[in-house]
Amino acid sequence: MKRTLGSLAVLGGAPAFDTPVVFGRPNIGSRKAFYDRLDKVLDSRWLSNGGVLCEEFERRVAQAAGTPYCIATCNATCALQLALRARGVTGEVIMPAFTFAATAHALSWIGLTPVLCDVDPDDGSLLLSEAEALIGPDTTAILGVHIWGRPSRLDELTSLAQRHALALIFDSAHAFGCGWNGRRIGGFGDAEVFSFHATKFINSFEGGALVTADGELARRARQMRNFGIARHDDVVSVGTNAKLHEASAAMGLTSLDDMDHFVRSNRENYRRYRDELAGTPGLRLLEVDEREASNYQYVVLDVDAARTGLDRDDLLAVLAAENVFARRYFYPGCHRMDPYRTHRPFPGTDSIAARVMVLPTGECVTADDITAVCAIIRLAVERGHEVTRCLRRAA
Ligand code: T4K
Repeated sequence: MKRTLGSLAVLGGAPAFDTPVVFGRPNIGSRKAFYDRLDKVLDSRWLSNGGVLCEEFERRVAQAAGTPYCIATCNATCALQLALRARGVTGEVIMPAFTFAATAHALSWIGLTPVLCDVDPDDGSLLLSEAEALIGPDTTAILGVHIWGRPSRLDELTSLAQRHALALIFDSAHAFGCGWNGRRIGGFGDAEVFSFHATKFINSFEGGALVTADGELARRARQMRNFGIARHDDVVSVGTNAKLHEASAAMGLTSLDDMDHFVRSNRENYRRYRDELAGTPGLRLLEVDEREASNYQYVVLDVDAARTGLDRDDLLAVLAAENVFARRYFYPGCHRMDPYRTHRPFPGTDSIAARVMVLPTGECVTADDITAVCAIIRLAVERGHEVTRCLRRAA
């Protein structure tokens, strides 16, 4: 366990880990179950286009999300586009600036205009008063984001959308398995979209899903997912190819088999980080409301540089030197990305994007890893001013 300043790798000590401790290492369920499923796929010679495993995956995702309809896709970005098109969204769409680029790209790629809205600097949720002020004559929808799986302000967003007769879609890429007020994320707004990318706690290598209670929206999205084909040779709408193939569905199902285990291990990791870092001045772990369902997939650390003397980026560098790779999701905010740059001020997004980092978790990260990572964080932060001075001198 590191206890002295000189032991920090960034200041010349030996790295704490030989093998990198990384955010985003995929959970892998039972290899046997996966290979058995793959064998069946190969034996059947049915590899894509609504295969039996894709259909089973859709049933199980819908069941877990508590929604009647699920359309599995090749990724969440395409699922967002299907949801928007199937709902008939046009013109401008209000979305938070503090999110992954995919939220904005999903809109722009299909000719919609993302209108970026600032967020609460404490938790990254959309600022509702600003969202309302941004509604203009061309606004047809709000695209909410349950950032890090934390439910957005669902009551307020729902009533805002209703008051202005706007569509409401949720980018729930991070929120599969999460809940709000005892209800599963998935059943809010017109449609919600999950990601099953490799870095998510349930993965299908790449993959996503649109879930909805709206049967007509589901029917249209399902058709658009497969080139707008209604029946053989009968193309009835502009479509795309957003299908989930059977190998991905096999992985997704195998992940779902172990969902409880993944949630448990994420929860244990979250609690260990929370307990190890509790009381360290200038650090705040974003709390998960444990009365609600959560996947505990993102363990988010907020670094108050004014109190620690060490800013978030220097702490990331300290960790990287130890072979610990945390991520500054979702820096710098869409408003600072070239395609979406705007001159309006985004003080909330700038503040949170400069302070937070997402810590390594998942089944590859052990309790001992977390104890060692937290010892490094505590040491670096408690001697923050000295670490910063040394880093500046060395630069
Ligand atoms: N909306 C939101 C709010 C999102 O966050 C995302 C995606 C989407 C929509 C769109 O969902 P998809 O269309 O992807 O289904 C990663 C993921 O690619 C992306 O899915 C995810 N969000 C985003 C937050 O993270 P990068 O560019 O940061 O990934 P990368 O390659 O830097 O990997 C992240 C970490 O995971 C690294 O530490 C390495 C590790 N890793 C990654 C992969 C792929 C592994 O250890 N093994 C792996 O196989 O985007």
